[in-house]
Amino acid sequence: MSDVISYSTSGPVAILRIQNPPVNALSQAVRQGLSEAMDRAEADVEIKAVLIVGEGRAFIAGADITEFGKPPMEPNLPDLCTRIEASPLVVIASMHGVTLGGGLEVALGAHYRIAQPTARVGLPEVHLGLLPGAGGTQRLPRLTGAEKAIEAVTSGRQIKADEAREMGIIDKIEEGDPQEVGVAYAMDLISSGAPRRAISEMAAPSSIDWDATYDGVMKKGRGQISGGAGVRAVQAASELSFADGMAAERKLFTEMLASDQSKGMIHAFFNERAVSNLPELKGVAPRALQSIGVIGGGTMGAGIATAALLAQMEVVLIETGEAQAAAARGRIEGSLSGALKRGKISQSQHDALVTSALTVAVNYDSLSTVDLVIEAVFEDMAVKKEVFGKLDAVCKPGAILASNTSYLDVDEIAAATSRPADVIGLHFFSPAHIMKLLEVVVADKTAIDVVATGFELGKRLGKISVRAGVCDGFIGNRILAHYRTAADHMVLDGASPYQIDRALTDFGFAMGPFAVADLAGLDIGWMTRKRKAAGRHPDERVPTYIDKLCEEGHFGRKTGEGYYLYEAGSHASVPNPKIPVLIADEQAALEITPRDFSDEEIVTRYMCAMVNEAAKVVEEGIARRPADVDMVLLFGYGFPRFRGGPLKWADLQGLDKVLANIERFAQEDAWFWKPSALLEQLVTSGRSFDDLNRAQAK
Ligand code: 3H9
Repeated sequence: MSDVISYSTSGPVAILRIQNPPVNALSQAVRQGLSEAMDRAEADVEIKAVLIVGEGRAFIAGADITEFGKPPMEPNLPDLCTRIEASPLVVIASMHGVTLGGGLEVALGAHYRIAQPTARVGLPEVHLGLLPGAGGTQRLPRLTGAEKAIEAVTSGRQIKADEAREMGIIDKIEEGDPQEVGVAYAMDLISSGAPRRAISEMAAPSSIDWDATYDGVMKKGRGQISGGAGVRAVQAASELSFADGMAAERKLFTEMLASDQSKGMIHAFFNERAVSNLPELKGVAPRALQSIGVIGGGTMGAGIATAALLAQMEVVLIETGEAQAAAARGRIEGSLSGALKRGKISQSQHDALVTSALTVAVNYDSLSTVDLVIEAVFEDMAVKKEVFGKLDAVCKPGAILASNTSYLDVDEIAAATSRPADVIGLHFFSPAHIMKLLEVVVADKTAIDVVATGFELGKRLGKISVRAGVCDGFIGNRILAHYRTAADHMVLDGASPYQIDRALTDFGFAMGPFAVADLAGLDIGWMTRKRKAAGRHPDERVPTYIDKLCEEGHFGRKTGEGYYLYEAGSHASVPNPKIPVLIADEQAALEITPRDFSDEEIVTRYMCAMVNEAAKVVEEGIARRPADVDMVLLFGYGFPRFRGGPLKWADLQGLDKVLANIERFAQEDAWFWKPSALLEQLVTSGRSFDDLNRAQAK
């Protein structure tokens, strides 16, 4: 029979066991195998019940996402669920691990559901820009009511077994081997004469205020459309017959599958996993990684220490004096208390981390036994070199010396030691125990097993780790500097920072660039402008209006005044009335006549600047693949996930269109808008960034 479905019997119970590692996705072979196995069970007069069970770590993780975008193959999943439900035999699903998306839809097609206490179920299609498309939006609300079904469909969250039982999704929870408890349950059902129980025949869910619910979900989605489609599908379950509801769900699913948003989110799903699979690391064993040192206990250092402690590593943090050490400990303990409150760690784990896993010291000698040290001190090359010289002197042979610099030359830092092969950049994003991105910056002489250890650390800390080469700002900050400048140019030419922020949050960014600048601290940009002043190209346009605010000591949110004014103790902000005056003064000095910008033009210029610089980052080998850049922007810079990343966005726009815009802008400012050679080559050869991703994956 099928390779992926094994068929066996236990008395009157037919057992359909799904064996499609790693997560039993519902590929065509699985769908066909299940359908044929149902036929076989029904053809056997001895069989009274069918048990569906999964092998390995999940019952079923959903439809096979790799099949999306390819021509559909029979049997389709909605028909399979209907076929299972229509069986004259009693059908039981025994769930363990995760049961997600189409997996839950198969289970809802069954007549009874039993699960392990540790099982989790959910409809995560929204995270792929989709909605459940095999009856999930029609069957689930018949069990739970419309509101709970909508919450499940629009949040996509994994629901624990207990809660799922309370919601009516699971009938019974029993610990044991899923097949054994499933067979026992089936025998009970047979002997008690339990009837087939088709959810499609149950009453439709009662009506709710659909439009208000839809509006709420759309607002929360910040431009993502699939949540709203999920609401409309559940509405169809309430208002139409089951068959018509299924047709309505199908139509919405097909629309979402064809949308750019689902293409963006599916790109994100695969590439957040692929980004740390470096071919050159295959078979390379990472070095030991049990204890780490952190130099500097400011926000960044304390965040890195917290992340490492939460990953069960021992941490030695070095500060310059007793007062600083106490403050650093306070910061870390504060974050660990937060983790305790959020249920991430237990009280006893918290206490053990604070008392025995963390050492805060003022003497570098405490670092003599650690496996890896991360320096997180002030961004100044002289300071960094001094720190690395000291580390070189005290750290054991083979210890890895890492810098958390966000733009400095890691080759130069490495040269300050006698062991450049052991030096690497590990660029975290603040707050480091929360933000998912880690740039692993590989310097000229970094040894391959040091790179492997950088990725291993990222994995242990639960990060999305991306390989970056050495340049000013690596992948993320280099691109950020460029699109931020594009925003500043628009300000000089007449767009207000507030219009730009709004246009970009409407596009889907978590925050606009000027609100971000206030949050990060305006002093950072000010320092960068001073640092880069000497090496500037004569054609470079550098707005300086905001420096005047910095000169007065206003650095954004932390001082209460920046592009916006912030009320103490509140998140509310209002535009700072000084800003338009400063801008007008600079426009007058530069003899610029301000003009109007449409939101569309703002988004186009901002995105084209981002794409052009991102393409250069790939072209120069700073990023390995276009998708690596996309993941950096997604996980470190608030880029909307439903757009997949800047280079996926560019592919979806059409690279010829993007290049034409860049060339048009270059007529005004040839230096800033110089097109990327890679982008030009792709347009000439009719290829996309995704073609490059695929070529690299081979
Ligand atoms: C759906 O069901 C639509 C239907 O409503 C309607 C259809 C008509 N397909 O994450 P991991 C791969 S939409 C194909 O590292 P974990 C994954 O790429 C689907 N492949 O493990 C990875 O491959 P590789 C709704 C899949 O233990 C490997 O499996 N379902 C799928 O950390 C291991 O994955 C979802 O959205 C898939 N469905 O987490 C669930 N799932 O090793 C998506 C995984 O080559 N999946 N792979 O990198 C997940 O959330 C997690 O993978 C899961 C396991 C929690 C299951």
